[in-house]
Amino acid sequence: MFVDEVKFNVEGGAGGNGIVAWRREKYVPFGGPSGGDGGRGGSVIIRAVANLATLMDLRYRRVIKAPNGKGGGPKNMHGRQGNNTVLSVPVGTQVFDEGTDELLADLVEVDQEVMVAVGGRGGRGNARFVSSTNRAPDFAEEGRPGQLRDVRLELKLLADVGIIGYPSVGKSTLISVISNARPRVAAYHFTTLSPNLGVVGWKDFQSYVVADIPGLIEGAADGKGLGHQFLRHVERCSILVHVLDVPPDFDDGTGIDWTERDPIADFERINRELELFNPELAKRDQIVVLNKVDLPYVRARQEELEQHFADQGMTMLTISAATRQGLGALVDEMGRRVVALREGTDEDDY
Ligand SMILES: Nc1nc2c(ncn2[C@@H]2O[C@H](COP(=O)(O)OP(=O)(O)OP(=O)(O)O)[C@@H](O)[C@H]2O)c(=O)[nH]1
Ligand SMILES: [Mg+2]
Repeated sequence: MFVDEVKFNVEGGAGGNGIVAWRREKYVPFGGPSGGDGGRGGSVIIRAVANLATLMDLRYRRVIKAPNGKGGGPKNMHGRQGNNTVLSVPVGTQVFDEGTDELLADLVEVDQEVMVAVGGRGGRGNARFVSSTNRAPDFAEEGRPGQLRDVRLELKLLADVGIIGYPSVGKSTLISVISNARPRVAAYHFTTLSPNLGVVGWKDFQSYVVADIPGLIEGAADGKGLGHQFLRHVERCSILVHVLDVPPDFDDGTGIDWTERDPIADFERINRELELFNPELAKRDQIVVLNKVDLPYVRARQEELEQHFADQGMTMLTISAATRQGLGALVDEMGRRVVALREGTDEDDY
């Protein structure tokens, strides 16, 4: 199951109490104060790890509390510190304070971590209160409570390329033939219920990550379909591949509702949803891809669509994920743009 948002309460361990104790030694007539300090409570830490893909493991946790520090001992012995509690999350997890909505950390690298609840300080033992006016303090401090906080974790996938488009245009089919991902493919809408990530090996040593973003339809930004849930995963994809198909002019037997579907209108509708969700998204680099060109009624519109996008200053690539036609050119185009962005250069400057 893909879980990309969880909320829970975190609490640092309480510090151990300091104690009141007196030295008792043979031949020492007046044993002085010797109560040790309590240890600090453990802290709660969230750390990004490589081998997790969802926040599922944290789904049913309500309160996560680190262990308390131990009390101080006699003979000035310090109490043990509470161990830190470390929660592992996938890379790409953002950590928010649920109370203030402040972003505490964006964990984008393996081993990056953030302390979300610090453990309480240990109390001081009576040995620490000795002064010139009080040689025998008979009091000690209690440990402090640990920090308490409500946190919210949101996973935003880290992919170079996000594949968007209406249901059943062939996004999952495409990712399955260009990358190592093997998502489910079927002739009904919303086959894919959560984003799939795949790695595309390109030009010997370069590879990049593509994500199949499902469920975008008109109204997605308002919660229709599955889109709202997944739009945030588009946010980190620096390049978007916008897949289009053409409605058949006959009953294709799939049961898919093709009424009101048209590649140009579809393209504009999805872009509007991106814009409604986050205006920045609408400005992002898109590669327009016409899929299913193995079908005659798709081929019939290829030229007209190419012209349409060319008029808008965009290039449309034409592929068939099913027969693998045109995939090399698409993989190259995605790779070139990913590498250009990674190197911080703009292709248009050259
Ligand atoms: N003829 C033909 N059919 C294709 C092609 N690519 C995908 N299909 C078919 O289109 C249907 C939908 O494909 P999917 O890959 O599941 O589509 P999707 O965009 O992932 O759909 P959702 O997950 O529902 O959003 C399936 O029946 C595929 O076999 C293609 O290049 N040619
Ligand atoms: Mg799919």
